[in-house]
Amino acid sequence: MNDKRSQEIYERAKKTLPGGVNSPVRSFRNVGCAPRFIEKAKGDRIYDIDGNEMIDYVCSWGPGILGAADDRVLEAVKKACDDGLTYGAPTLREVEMAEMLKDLVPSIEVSRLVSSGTEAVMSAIRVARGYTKRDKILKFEGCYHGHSDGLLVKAGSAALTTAVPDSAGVPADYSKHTLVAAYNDEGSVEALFKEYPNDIAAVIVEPVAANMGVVLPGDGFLQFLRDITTKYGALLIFDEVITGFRLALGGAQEYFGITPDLTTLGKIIGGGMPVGAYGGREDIMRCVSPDGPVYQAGTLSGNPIATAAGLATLKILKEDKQIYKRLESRTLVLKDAVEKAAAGRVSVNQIGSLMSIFFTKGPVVDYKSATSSDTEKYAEYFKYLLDKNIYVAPSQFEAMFVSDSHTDDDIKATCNVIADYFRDHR
Ligand code: KE4
Repeated sequence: MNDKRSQEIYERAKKTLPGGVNSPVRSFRNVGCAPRFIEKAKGDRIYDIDGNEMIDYVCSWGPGILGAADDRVLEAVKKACDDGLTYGAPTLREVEMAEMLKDLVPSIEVSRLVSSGTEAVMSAIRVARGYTKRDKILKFEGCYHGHSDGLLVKAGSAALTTAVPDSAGVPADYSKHTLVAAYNDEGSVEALFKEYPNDIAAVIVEPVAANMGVVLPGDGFLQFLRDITTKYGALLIFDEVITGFRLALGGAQEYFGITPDLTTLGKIIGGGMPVGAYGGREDIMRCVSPDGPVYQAGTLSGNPIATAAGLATLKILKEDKQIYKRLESRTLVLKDAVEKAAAGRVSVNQIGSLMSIFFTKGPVVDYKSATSSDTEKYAEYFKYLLDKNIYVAPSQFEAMFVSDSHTDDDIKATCNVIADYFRDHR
């Protein structure tokens, strides 16, 4: 395998971009090797600038549910381009998008498009605060909701203290309204609501965590969150930036049968273009400007090209009644192969077409158990696969994504490489 050009471009990139990248995880810092600079992607294949053709399980961190550069999506995008790239004015396609979101995710009665998951979450939190007139937000350790200041936090020293910043540049004041509980730990949530019974505007949760690696909600956990937020007058926000249209057409809320008050979306709804969305109960969303006092805006929100890509993607997902079954069955082949080859040396969490292989005995049910994984071992596994042209997440704490373009042969080839890894690395 040759990555000479990638190495050269990486050295050049570091001169003018932080870490040579536009998003940290792409730097491969977590796995201790130079990143591959990508030239193109098609279906389940991704091609770097040295001509290496790899089977792609990053899928752009989720958007690529159909596979990269789906011809039907490309056609919609190319057609939209002929009418102009942006107008800064309302378009019919944005109305169709909002109606599509409501049709597929009934809890999203009213929604607004933005340009990233971060923007969607930041806006949903502002709406929750504006609607409830409360300041505190409860999040979970290990869940990632984008990089808005109030969410770049980690648990404070004592359980009931407020959070502390988890990034330079975030003033302590910005994190004092953020409370941090432990995922799947109902007691930690109850304790915070008892401590702040009238101050919590919302609980925000990844209904399936995918940013500490994939961690599933324990039986009844999401229902517990639905009940306790209702009891205390707080809103429940499902951050479905990853799970939305990934776990089911109606997302995790359809999969688990739990209705949040607000939902944030991203990734798949843009079909690969920059789109995020937040929405939910009409009475809450009517607080958003210009209907109400909660301000939020965006020059490229609802961009005509991005909505063309998003709508085309959602229409395909809506029309193909078998896609989610296909996605899960392919992912289960991978899961079974890994569990067989690793024989108890790893813990595999999988749901739908999301999966993570934790280099720890497991079970992995929260941040503590996820971070007990051997990240050195993961890096060794990552590099072994990369060398065999299998492109997985360059971090133990991310997910594997399977797309509708992953062929049975490519899944089988991947299983063989993974089996070889565990055979050759005791
Ligand atoms: P973006 O601002 O990156 O579009 O979305 C932020 C976000 C919000 N909520 C959830 C549940 C998310 O997973 C994300 C972003 N996901 C990461 C992957 N773990 C994006 C990859 C990256 O940061 O480069």
